[in-house]
Amino acid sequence: MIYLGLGSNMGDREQYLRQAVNHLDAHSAINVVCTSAIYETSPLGYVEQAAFLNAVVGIETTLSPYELLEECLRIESLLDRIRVIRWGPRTIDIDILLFHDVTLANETLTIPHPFMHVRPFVLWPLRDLTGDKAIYQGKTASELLSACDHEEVTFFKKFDRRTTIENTDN
Ligand code: GSY
Repeated sequence: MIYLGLGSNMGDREQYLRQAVNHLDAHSAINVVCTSAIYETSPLGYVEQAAFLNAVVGIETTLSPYELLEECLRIESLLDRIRVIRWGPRTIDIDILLFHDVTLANETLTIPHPFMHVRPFVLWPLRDLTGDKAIYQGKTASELLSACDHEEVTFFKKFDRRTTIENTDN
């Protein structure tokens, strides 16, 4: 399975998460298999910003990791993502967390995601989908979470994917 992390802390955060998933699923080479619950999380890094909604989706794809990255970036820009402040507020962030058992690291892409194992806002939703499975260096999401610094993560709601993609001319 391939896991993508989603985050939003601007505008209608829930709607951005839903639209990102629907855009992914609309791609002929991507199949969204499962979605975690949505969690509300306090910002990590640049803390003077609004709370995030975070979720994780499990997908299958025939795209390569680099093609998938391109598609994630394309969807981010479709959904008004502009990079103003590094680590700052964003309408949507789509990160490749795990791509089967692929490991790679270069200037373009690092898989597994280099910070996923220390980010509660990633590990909480990832645990929904991976349960007791070892996901990173032989550890489960729960084991990784117990080694993380405390961060506020609260259940927001189940993922509801019913809303359709808005017309974006793409
Ligand atoms: O990709 C990370 C974006 N981001 C987040 C996030 O998604 N959630 C929380 N809680 N804090 C964050 N800080 C950054 S940067």
